[in-house]
Amino acid sequence: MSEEKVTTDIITLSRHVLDEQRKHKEASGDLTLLLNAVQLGCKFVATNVRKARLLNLVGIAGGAVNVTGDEQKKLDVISNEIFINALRSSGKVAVMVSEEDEKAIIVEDEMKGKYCVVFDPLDGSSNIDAGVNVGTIFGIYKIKDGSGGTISDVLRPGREMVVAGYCMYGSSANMIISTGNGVNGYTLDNAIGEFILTHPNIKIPKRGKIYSVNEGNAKYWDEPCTEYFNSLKFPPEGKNPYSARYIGSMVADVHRTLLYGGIFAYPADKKSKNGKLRVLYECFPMAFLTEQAGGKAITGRERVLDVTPQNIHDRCPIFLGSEDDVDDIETIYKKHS
Ligand code: AHM
Ligand code: MG
Repeated sequence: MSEEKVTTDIITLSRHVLDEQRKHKEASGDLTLLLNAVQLGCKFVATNVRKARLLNLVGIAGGAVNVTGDEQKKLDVISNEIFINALRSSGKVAVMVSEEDEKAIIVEDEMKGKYCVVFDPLDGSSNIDAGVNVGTIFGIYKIKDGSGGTISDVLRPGREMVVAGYCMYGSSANMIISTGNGVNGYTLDNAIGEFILTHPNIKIPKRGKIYSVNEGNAKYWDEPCTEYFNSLKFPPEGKNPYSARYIGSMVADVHRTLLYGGIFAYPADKKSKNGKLRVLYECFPMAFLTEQAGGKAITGRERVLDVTPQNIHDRCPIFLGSEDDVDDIETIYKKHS
């Protein structure tokens, strides 16, 4: 009788992070516990994204408007609350910054921990009604030595983050995380409710064949940007043009870029002087992951992870992806400076 081989040594996200911590630093388990709270939030959001239409969760929540002026959908509100509650109750967090809250949330002393979490609980939510992939993006800092946890603990360059990641809610929920030693991907096994290691050590190809940008803004681009994207579409004789792919949901566009290579961009333009994407909880985590996967992320003129935000909801332009592709746009910006 043939016996089906069953894997009995499953590598879950918690186990993997704990193993990594043991290898590289002293492992107090604090980060693992904090990431458990993040995982809980992601599992809850994954379930609700899937049920959204069924439960009629999609819709405007009491006319609420978020800090950047977008209409807040019910699912955004719910996802935000889930994360705030899970993170606060972990006892490991001192400061939280969410896209949905104008002010940073300082955790009360009794529950205060050593970490700061910056997050966008449901990025790309304008796509939900069309069933397009959405995601949660997050970054984690450790509070500075001697700090009790203030806003200055998060107004720091992205290179000081200790963890960055996102969870993409699609046909399955995929968690992509870096604790500073490469990038790993985990897929949620709904039956056992655990994220299982499915994409170890993700490396972005050195050069890609895809560009991803909202071409509808081309009219407002600066010269380097126009020159660069034209060079991809009208390459010299003998070279193939790049393919265009733009979902309009950062998590999905970055996910594809990490796996297939190429470039994802949200540049500055004449209408949006700093682009659209938020430094702390959109650009930093994605730049961190891209670099950890062997790629690059720049604003055009500097490394994204070297930006120091002045305010928690600051924006910055971003070009991220395969090293060679990002080098090309960087060269064009240098030529024009
Ligand atoms: P959101 O935080 O309001 O959901 O907006 C962020 C989203 C990103 O996911 C995506 O990359 C970008 O907005 C798309 O913007 P645009 O529609 O201008 O191309
Ligand atoms: Mg967002």
